[in-house]
Amino acid sequence: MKKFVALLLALMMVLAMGACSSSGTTTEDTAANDTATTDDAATTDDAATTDDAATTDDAATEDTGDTGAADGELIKVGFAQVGHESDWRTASTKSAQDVFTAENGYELSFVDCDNDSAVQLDAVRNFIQQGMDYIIIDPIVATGWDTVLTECEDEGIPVIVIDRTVDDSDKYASWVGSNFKTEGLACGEWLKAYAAAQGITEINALVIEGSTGASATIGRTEGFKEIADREGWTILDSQNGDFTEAGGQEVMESYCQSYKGQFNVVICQNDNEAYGAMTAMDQAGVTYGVGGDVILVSFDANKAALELVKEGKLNADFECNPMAAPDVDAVIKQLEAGETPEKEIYMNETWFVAEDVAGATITVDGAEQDLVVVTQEVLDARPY
Ligand code: GYE
Repeated sequence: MKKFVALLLALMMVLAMGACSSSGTTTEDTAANDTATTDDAATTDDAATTDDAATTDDAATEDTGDTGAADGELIKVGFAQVGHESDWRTASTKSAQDVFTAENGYELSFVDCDNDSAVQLDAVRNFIQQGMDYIIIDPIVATGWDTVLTECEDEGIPVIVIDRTVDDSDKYASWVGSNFKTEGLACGEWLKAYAAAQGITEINALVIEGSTGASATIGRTEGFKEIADREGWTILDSQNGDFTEAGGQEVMESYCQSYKGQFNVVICQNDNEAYGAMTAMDQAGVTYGVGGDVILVSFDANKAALELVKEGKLNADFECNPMAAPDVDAVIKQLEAGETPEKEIYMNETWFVAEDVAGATITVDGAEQDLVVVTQEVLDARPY
């Protein structure tokens, strides 16, 4: 493959020189452009990349002295991923690994930070030292970022934040992710409609939160609490289940003991926690889902969890879309072209339910949004 690329490179150089001598203008640009398109030629990529290559040498890569794609090399991307705590995370990692391939013109350095913020800061600093062209961060926690993002900026390395937000710095080119507060609000609005339709007048909820300090946890907690406060519901407890199955099970086991017979709603902030909570409730003899004693709700909407929605074991699942990498690819292409990407890019998400009980839509923050009953067709169409 390398030989093939080298050959192509040589060929393109010769063609570029020909082009220069015939046109007699923009010699440098033409040479750079043609060299840069070598990557694209090897990628079978579409016409869009040709434009990108055309301005490759003018922006992002200049400061590092490493001209990345302009050299006909792959674009070096470092990705400091949160860890491997959940199925959602696995899908997020796969999305990046599928997009940032040599075929697509990238060289990906991937670091699994195992939910350790210190490891994540080190990973970013190592990426700076290694002269990455771009750094992608999925921030484990929302704060503590300004210093290291300033270091990236000083080195001229654009940072793209994905999924969780950075809340104490704006020194990044773009963020691609979900509105977690909207997810929490949607959960609350659906529960209100569902309870009303079922004649349930009192809500006593237990929340199993995601990991502490993560913007996903903060947003989902705030959104649901806003509706609970508005409706006068009781949140009996809200504890950290670390976004893991083991964490969800552990928290639910203790809830089953402490709040025996007192709760009728369990909100798990991701699917894996919901799996753990189911195990704990099974062991405690608590029934849940359609026709059960407890309304069980989750976030993420991985395919395996949607199977459980279809079976009626989960009453509702609020999607968080992990497929950010194609959008990040588009952002990088814009930056390569010297354009300014959108500062915030939101993923599309769907609210999934087990029964057609709460109506076809809910109104979330003034916007009418669909409720999708999970059928086999819905499952078959799911990408993750
Ligand atoms: O919900 C959970 C994962 O940050 C949105 O992290 C993400 C969350 C997701 O571990 O499953």
